[in-house]
Amino acid sequence: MELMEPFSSTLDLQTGILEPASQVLRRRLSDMKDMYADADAVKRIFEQEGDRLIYEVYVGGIPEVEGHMPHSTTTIHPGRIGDEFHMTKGHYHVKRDRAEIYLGLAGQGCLLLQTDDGTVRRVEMRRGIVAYVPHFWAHRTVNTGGVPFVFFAAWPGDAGHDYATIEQRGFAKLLISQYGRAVLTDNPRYK
Ligand code: PAN
Ligand code: ZN
Repeated sequence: MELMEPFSSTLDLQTGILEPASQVLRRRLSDMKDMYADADAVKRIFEQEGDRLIYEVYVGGIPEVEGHMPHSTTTIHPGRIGDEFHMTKGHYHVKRDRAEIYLGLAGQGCLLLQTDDGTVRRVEMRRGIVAYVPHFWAHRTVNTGGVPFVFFAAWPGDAGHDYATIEQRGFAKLLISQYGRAVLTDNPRYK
C-alpha cells in the first residue's frame, strides 16, 4: 500500500475557491447548449453576449481511485437560459452504487436527483444544508437565486462520472422561473 502525505487546503466559503486545486473546470454555455430546453434563448445569448460562463468546479486533487475521497467545490453563477435556471450538466456515477455528500456554502439552489425510471426528487440547498446523494441517483444542481450558489462535494474515489446518459436522455423535469418562483415542470425532450 502506498502512503500519501496528509495535507489540507483552504476553501473560501463565499466564492468556493479551493486552494490548492488540481484543476478548475469552467463550464460554458457551449459545453451544454443542448441541455437547455429553450434553443432560441441559447441562440440569442450566443449572439448577444457570446459563450456565457455557467459554472466553475474547483477540484481538490485527490486520486480518483478506490479508498480515496475526492472532493470539489462548485460555483454556479446566477442566471437563466430562457426560463430555465443555470445548472450543472449532471451525471450518474459510473459505479452506480456510489453515493455522495453535498454541503451548501453560499447562495441558494436545488439539488435535482433522478433514477433510471425517471423518478425525480428535489432537495433545497443553501448555506449549512448537508444533502445526501444516495447511490443509483443521477444528480444535477441548479442556482435558483440571484447570487452565486456554492457547494462542497465529496465522493468515493472509484465512483467515476457518467455524463453520456444524461446528455442523451436529459432530466425528466426542468427547474424554471415562474412568477418569481422556482417551479419543476416536465421536460418535453426527456427520452
Ligand atoms: C460534483 C459535480 C460538480 C459539477 O462534484 O461533479 O458539481 O457537476 P457536473 O459534474 O455534473 O458537471 C459531483 O457530483 N461529483 O461526483
Ligand atoms: Zn457526483
